[in-house]
Amino acid sequence: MTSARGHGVGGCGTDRGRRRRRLVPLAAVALLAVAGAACGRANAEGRSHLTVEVTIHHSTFAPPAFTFDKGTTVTFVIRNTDPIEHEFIVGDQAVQYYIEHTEHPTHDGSVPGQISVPPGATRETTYTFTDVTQRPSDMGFACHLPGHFKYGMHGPITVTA
Ligand SMILES: [Cu+2]
Repeated sequence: MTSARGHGVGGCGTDRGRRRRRLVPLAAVALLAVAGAACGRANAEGRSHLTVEVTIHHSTFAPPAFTFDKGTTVTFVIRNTDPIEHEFIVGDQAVQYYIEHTEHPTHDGSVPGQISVPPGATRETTYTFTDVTQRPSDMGFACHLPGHFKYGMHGPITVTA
């Protein structure tokens, strides 16, 4: 219920979609907005290439969790509405642990799935979920600026076979 399913969704940003959303109750609007945030096409291997919108507000990620099929390429578009910097780091627990416990510069986008997002800015990073780790529940996303992970800036990414 809290996870954005990574399927291609038709009608991204169309008037039809927007109008339809306005007619349903508020709780359903939020759910549709999450589902509608994923737009699909094909990647080089013929798997899905999705674009997913992520919002950071009050040091909280929305949506709070993701599920993608193995092999899916995902372009995360991260919008930071806060007056402080954040970062969006995709990886397994080893990656998250390393970055959490290592002094590191800002993420300039040269590493897939790792990007710093300045205050009020929107940045994107693309990651292909080729390998499922030994434990699929290992995958996640997080912000590792001092204190942010502990505050709760992290969430799971479930990769299905
Ligand atoms: Cu942060």
